[in-house]
Amino acid sequence: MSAETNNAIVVLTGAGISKESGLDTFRDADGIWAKVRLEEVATPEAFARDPEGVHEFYNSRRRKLREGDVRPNAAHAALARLEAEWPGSVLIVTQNVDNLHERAGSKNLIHMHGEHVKARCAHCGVTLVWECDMSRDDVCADCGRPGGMRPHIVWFGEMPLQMERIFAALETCALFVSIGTSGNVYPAAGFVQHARLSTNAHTVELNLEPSESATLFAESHYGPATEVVPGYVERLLETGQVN
Ligand code: BV8
Ligand code: ZN
Repeated sequence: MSAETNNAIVVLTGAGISKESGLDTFRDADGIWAKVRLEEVATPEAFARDPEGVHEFYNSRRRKLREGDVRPNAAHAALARLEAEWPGSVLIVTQNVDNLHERAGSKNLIHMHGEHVKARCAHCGVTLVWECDMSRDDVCADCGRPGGMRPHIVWFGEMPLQMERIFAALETCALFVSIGTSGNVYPAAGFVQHARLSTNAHTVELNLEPSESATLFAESHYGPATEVVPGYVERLLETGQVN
């Protein structure tokens, strides 16, 4: 693909983009990991050791998404507008397990760490839409066996989803934008380096404050996502230029 026609955009999002919708981040002072240890709720070993405790951790977050007044915000909407109006492909790779991007209208979307509203059967491997509470007593709608349903979530030590498709997009994009992520969790935190080194993409960080990877970005704008993201998308659509 020649340089002048390549205007593909890859956007990585993290918990910061959903903060102003009322969902906690992980590593902020009031974040999830300040209230519970990830080793107790977000690893396969934790699930083997205390399945009901891990189910309750995800049941309470799924309930908040279902019953709380949690809606997509202006940053999610701006990314859906970018996908609709940009004269090239826009792929959102989200670390988030909430459903706010799709509810804002984004279509070209990969949930690399899984989704709250899905379950997976350990017996037959099927992935099912699952909006209510989950427990070890649940029976798989596909294979009919009980005791195998788990959250369709990628825990620490597990392989993130659709990594080949993500790396292929990183290796052919002209612009990589990272939004609302602290750059602590790999392999997502390594995507900016991969995009820079493999295709010399322009790289932009939009965050409340500089992330762990801040120095790796060619451009950065700091502030709340609902202010910074719509403004950035507006400029991108006005100029049509990725850098
Ligand atoms: C894996 C589950 C092995 C869902 C999550 C090097 C290479 C490979 C792996 C590793 C490595 N080094 C270490 C590892 C292991 C590990 C890892 O990275 N550990 C860390 C802690 C050091 N990685 C893994 O285990 C991954 N798997 O590597 O498999 C493998 C690898 C290759 C091949 C084969 C096998 C699996 C990682 C996924 C784990 N699951 N979550 C859930 O419960 O939600 S990770 C968890 O962290 C969430 O998914 C979350 O999305 C993710 C990242 O967090 P952030 O989204 O960045 O959120 P955070 O709170 O940290 O930051 C929020 C940011 O927003 C802040 O910067 C803040 O300033 C900003 N903000 C706040 N408010 C606003 C805002 N910005 C804008 N506006 C606002 N209003
Ligand atoms: Zn099954």
